[in-house]
Amino acid sequence: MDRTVRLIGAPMDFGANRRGVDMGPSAIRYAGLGDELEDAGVACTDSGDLLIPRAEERDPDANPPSSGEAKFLLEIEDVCSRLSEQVAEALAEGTTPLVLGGDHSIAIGTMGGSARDADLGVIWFDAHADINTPETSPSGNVHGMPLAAALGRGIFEEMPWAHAPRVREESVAYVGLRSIDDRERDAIRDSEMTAFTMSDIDERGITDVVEDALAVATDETDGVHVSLDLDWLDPKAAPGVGTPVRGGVTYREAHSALEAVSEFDEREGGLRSMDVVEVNPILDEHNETATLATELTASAFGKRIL
Ligand code: NNH
Ligand code: MN
Ligand code: MN
Ligand code: MN
Repeated sequence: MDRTVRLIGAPMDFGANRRGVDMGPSAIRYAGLGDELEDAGVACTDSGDLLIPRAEERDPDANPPSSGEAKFLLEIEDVCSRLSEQVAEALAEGTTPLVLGGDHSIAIGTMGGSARDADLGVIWFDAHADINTPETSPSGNVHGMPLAAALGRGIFEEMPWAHAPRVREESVAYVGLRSIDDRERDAIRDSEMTAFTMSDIDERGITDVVEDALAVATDETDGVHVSLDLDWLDPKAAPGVGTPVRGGVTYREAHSALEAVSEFDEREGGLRSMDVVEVNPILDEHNETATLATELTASAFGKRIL
């Protein structure tokens, strides 16, 4: 396949509850992402990193009064707006944007850019549902809100930089949920989204579940965004994340899931954009989590054992 992947680094940690994920892009590049992708048979260009202001110089609560509890929302708006331009540009040039986080709030920018000229399906590989709004969030951390933002839920409806109208609930599929806040549970139940939890994976196996998730995300859409939060994996496989949750997918399950994404893409096309988020090098062991992020990304873009 002649695909060119365009790396865009988003070293931002404004949305997370602890520092360190701003070093994710360096750690992932250092783990050899460019070479891994070339081994997978895709060309790779690197746009470098977005410039991100230092958190110490900012006031987390300097938000417009209407934005409720959402820390650093002004900074996140600025970064995500710039990111969304770069993502849209990458697509317009015929390349596939691959955004390296950073905390998961950067996905607001990736989805915004990717959905600008397309109806976008979304697959969310995560322990968490990330469907809080400033009104429902127990923490005020925006990394728990990116899907709500893209879908324009709650107060995000009035924020054009966050709301991506061409992402519809019906085209969103979660894979691997196991840590959901009470109000998120209600939001999911009352929505048209499809949610596969860890129990679904236990019962049905990862490949079947991912096939179903792909069917949801490709139904009446022009392309799929894959959002990979490394805390999706079990902390034994991915220790370098800020919010580890026991009982996640194994190393092998994760690979089969992303291989299934790429097999589907080879058959039917449609992998439009991806982000890889929440790698925290400070908490990692010997860059293991960044290396895993690199390997999983290569699997998504076609790397095979044989
Ligand atoms: N649901 C919690 C919150 O809103 C935790 C979100 N944390 C994540 N999401 N790492 O992927 O704060
Ligand atoms: Mn997440
Ligand atoms: Mn998560
Ligand atoms: Mn909407």
